[in-house]
Amino acid sequence: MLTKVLIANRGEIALRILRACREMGIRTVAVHSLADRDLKHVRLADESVCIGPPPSAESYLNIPAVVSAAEVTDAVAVHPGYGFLSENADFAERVERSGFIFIGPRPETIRLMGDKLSAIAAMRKAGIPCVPGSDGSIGDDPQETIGIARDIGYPVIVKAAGGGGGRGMRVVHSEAALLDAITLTRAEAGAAFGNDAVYLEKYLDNPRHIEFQVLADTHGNVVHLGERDCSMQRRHQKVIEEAPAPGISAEVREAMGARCVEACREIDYRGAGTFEFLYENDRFYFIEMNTRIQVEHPVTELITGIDIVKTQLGIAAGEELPFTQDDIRIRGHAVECRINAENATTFRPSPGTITLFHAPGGPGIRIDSHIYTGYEVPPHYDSMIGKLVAHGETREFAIARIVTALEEIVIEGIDTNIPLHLELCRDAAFLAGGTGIGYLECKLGIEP
Ligand code: MV4
Repeated sequence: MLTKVLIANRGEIALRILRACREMGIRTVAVHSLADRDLKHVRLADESVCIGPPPSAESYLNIPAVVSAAEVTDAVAVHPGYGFLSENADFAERVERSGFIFIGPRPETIRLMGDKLSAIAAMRKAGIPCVPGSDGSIGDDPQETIGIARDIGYPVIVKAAGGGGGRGMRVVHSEAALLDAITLTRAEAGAAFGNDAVYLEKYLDNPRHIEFQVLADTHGNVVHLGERDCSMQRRHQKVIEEAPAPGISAEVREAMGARCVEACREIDYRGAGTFEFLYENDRFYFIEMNTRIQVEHPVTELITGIDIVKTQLGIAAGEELPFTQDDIRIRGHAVECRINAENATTFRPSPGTITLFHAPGGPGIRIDSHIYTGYEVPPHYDSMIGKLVAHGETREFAIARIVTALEEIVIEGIDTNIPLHLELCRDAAFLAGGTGIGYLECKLGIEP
């Protein structure tokens, strides 16, 4: 097993990784910015290293600072968490070239998936259904481009190969608007990602966002852990996630899961990964693959009983997966509410001191959070301060549990989005299940 892991992240996921390490008897190194001296996992870690000033660019995104911290503490492996450097192929490469284990896929895989065009090409080749589109990047012949868009049929969406997660996209409703949209998206992409390649896809109007979780070891064993529905989102920030996805049958789950497993074998995938799909009219369309642990992994852990972070650590140590696909059973339903330090109606960030925190509890309730009474939420980072997760035998029971916990939780001193969660968990369309990615913004009256 690994002996010492450096946790290259902050907040709830750093604490989640620390807990997995401790359970497995692995020593931990926390790295933190000057604003994060009082993080819970920094206090619990065996060692901690301050890696720079509060801005992420000078601390959590500072590759030499993170690698130096691994060197001075004699860590054997680096867990990147999510966000920050987690999908930075150059970072993974630097970590491995410095003699450490990167807890994630090989750098080439991260690079392949980071370019959305190479990701789609690889997945199409591996038998994963993709959105009808330009099948590669758009060249500079306007007539050819117009022809491609006509073949796809309007509306189309222009996407930057270097984008992803909602960055670098533009919807086009008519031929008259096509070439200007491409020029604009190309210019923005060149400036933002250093890659001005763009492609076209058929624009799906209000699909659901359904993603499959996979785990692959270094011995050729690959499993899927079913799917999650992450359609409840605002401005590309997920708000509520659940597993399994409402209305997906066991047969469809096994068929899609098997295709994801097969694709992992094809590209020799390693570690935890997520296949992101748009889902419309009973069909799945691949859009992106995430090569990291995801915020919403707990809903999958609750319905499968598998600890995804501990499995990541085992895979990184070269162990074989301790289960086969046949061992994996989906039990009940899980729902996760992301708790943000923000106003529930204006969405304005609300950093400051938490003057009182009381955690809810009871059967089927899990809280992944680093907050405590007296903790000061810094203004420099993402506003998510934790996740409330509920498991129940059915979707209705899981929602009843999360509502009970949302009513029980006490967070004073800052604004949170708990009132929004309570409203959503009592919303008729949410209770019915299967709302699309446009539902929340429509309900809130936001222009798309
Ligand atoms: C789309 C789409 C509709 N049609 N592609 C946004 C994030 C990135 N992962 C892909 N995204 C989208 N791609 C086609 N062809 C709509 C979105 C989209 C979206 C997707 C998933 C979750 C939330 C979303 C919110 C707005 C738009």
